[in-house]
Amino acid sequence: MPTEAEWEYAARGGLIQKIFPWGDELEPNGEHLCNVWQGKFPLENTKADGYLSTASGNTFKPNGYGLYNMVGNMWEWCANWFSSDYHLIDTINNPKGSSTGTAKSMRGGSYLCHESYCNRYRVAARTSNTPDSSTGNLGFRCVKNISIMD
Ligand SMILES: [Cu+2]
Repeated sequence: MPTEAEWEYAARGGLIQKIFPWGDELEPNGEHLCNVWQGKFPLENTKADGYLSTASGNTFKPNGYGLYNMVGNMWEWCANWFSSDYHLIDTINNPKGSSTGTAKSMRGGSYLCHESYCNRYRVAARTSNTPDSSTGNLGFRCVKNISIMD
């Protein structure tokens, strides 16, 4: 699994200082680009994006790195232990945070996210949960290191 820094780098898709993997507007020109809650949370999901719960992995447009569903759909586990100051206690180059902890970091938000409730379907948003947690809106993304020969 990626570290939080790796996850966020991937989620941003090459964009700088943007709220979402595609820019700053949630639904540019009315187009749905991620799977989040529409309607009145938590009473009614209008499914305007086409989904009440999870969408398949390649739903919506990929970001600038060709990655799908970086925000919304499923929260994604990250490799590091959660701490509010992980970026301060380690190097600024891919900080790994604490070597121990009680909760692992999660990023990206899910189909249950709504602006009125958590607004965590943003590339910068963070949360955590204990490693034994299991919910329908929580998953993971596998990553691997590659060597770039030049
Ligand atoms: Cu949420």
